[in-house]
Amino acid sequence: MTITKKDVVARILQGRPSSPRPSASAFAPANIALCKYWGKRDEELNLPVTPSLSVSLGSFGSKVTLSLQGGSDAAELNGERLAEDSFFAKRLFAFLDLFRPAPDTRFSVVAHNTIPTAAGFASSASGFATLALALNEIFGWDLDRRSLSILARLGSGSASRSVYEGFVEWQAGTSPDGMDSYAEPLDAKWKDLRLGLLAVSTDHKPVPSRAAMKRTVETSSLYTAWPAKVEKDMAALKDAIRRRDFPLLGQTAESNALTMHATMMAASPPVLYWLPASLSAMHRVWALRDAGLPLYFTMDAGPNLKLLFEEKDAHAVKKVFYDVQIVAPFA
Ligand code: 2P0
Repeated sequence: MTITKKDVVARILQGRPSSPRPSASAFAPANIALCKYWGKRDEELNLPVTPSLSVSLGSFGSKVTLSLQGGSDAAELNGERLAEDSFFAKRLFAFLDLFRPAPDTRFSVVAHNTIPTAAGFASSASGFATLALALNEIFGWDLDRRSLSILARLGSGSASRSVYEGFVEWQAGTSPDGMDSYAEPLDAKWKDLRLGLLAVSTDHKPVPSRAAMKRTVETSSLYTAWPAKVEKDMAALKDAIRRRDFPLLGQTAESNALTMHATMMAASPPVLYWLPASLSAMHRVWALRDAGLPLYFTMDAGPNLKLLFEEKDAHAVKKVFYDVQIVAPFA
């Protein structure tokens, strides 16, 4: 029998008293994966084939205020009302459907992204994580982070990692109900680590990441190599973090991202998010690295690059990539 999102919510909230307040607010950071989540073993519950490892972006993320109201659901993002039939509103209200204590419970959602949406970096990860946190507040469930990570995952896989700051590992788990697939923070801080958000294009993606992931799993002959690559990269990244070995961290993250993109290029029809400007930025990174600058990049399901470097090299990076937005995840 298939296990549904509602089954998981019922299991997590079992025996929890609900004492609703009129409204509640929360914040969750966005996150960038150094070892990517790419491919699901269960599409209903967003259960991944492999584990993944990310770093949260500090104060860059999503703030949300949730209120209970009569009438109908309403949502606002960055000061603009979302049309009820928009893709985003439908996904949001479907997530809220999982938690309505009575069929006529309606929500007002006022959300702000503190990460520049216009630069193409806003993600569903911080959005669904902050919703899970705000729901916990508004209903007074007093859930632990592990349960909140599971609830956030039901909205979007990568959201499971956004309920924590710093380095975060999301366990793939093996259980069909996904109760063993949650994120946990790594006990490590890397004060000098910097991420540089490099906007290449803010246009809409040609293929949503969810569809690209599914197509890759179903049709890419290279996908069979992905789990072993992740296993190796997870170990290398943890080792790099433990030893503060920046070149190992950078090399591993860059190679992991390129391998993920290779798996999707081999899908049918192919998925290629890179634009000429993405490629030109990659070559600039490689040229700088050849010239001795410890600079690396990672990329997600889009054309933008996220640069990886250390604080001491921020000036040199900014000289070449003058419009880069620098994030200090541990500062
Ligand atoms: C990641 N991405 O690990 C990977 C790398 C994109 C590339 O997680 O279907 O929006 O909601 O579970 O989390 C984007 O996928 O997908 C993603 P769903 P999600 O950050």
